Amino acid sequence: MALLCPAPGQGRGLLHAVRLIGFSRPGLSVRCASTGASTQALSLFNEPQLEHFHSHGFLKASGDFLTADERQNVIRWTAEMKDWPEQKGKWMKYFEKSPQDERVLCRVENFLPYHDGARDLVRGKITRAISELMGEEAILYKEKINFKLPGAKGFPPHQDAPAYITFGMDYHVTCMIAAEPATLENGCLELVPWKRDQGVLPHPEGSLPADRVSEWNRNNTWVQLTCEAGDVFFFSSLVPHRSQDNRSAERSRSIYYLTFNPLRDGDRRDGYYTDKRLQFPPDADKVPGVDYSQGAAIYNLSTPIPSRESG
Ligand SMILES: O=C(O)CCC(=O)C(=O)O
Repeated sequence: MALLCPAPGQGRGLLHAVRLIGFSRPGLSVRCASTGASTQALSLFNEPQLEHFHSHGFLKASGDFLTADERQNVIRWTAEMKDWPEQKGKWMKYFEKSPQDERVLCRVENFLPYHDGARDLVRGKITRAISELMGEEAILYKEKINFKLPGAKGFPPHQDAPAYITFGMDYHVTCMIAAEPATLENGCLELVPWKRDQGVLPHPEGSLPADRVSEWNRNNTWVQLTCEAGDVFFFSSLVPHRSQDNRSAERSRSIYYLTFNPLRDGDRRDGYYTDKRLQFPPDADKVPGVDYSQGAAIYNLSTPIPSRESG
């Protein structure tokens, strides 16, 4: 992998990049624009940001983390992918049910093979950022966009780690990119600061225990990630999180969640989607009469998507 370092004075947290990206790693070379020397990496985070991530399990990226063009792109790509038709064997569109029993788009997954622009951003800058936060080379595990249309439901409190156990891995980091403003009214993500060594809590009934959640509610522990389109957050798979229903009559809320594992745990993305398509497929891939509720226990943890066909 080759990275281009900035001209003098432009880099942030360069020493941290040296320490955390891991220059002993084979294959990572960085060519300096001004000197041509291949020695140092461009850091996307400064020291306080890295410390915040490690001590709280999440981080809001600086406002300029995505360029103005990248911000516009993620907004445009989201509208494109929202309109893709359902197709067996391709991208995976999942739906929730409205109170009127209508199918409402909840998420699209596995879109990267079909979208060059999104793939370049995710495989490039986002992978570098996550590698830096992890302190080792990272690789994409899965990607999704959650669309929370007006009136759509929220996500019960949960940690992501129990949904990522297919390959025995215990640590992932997710990059969240808002493609529309996320507000208290339309159901922004809410999380509890949580260090990696605080570990995984039980999920009786598929979500976090009610007594823990009540305690966090009482103590105002939840951090509400209200943000503008194009804003970026990172959080680990151990961080408890939830979101409320979209109570707006006209404003939807769409968010990318790009989840990575350490490369040393393997390139598991294809395996993940093969298994998920089998165990908890989108409607376009479902085999009539098959009960997918067992697969849903892993792949549909704490979502508003029905785990069984109703009626
Ligand atoms: O998008 C949201 O509101 C919550 C997403 C979430 O918690 C999940 O997909 O696991």
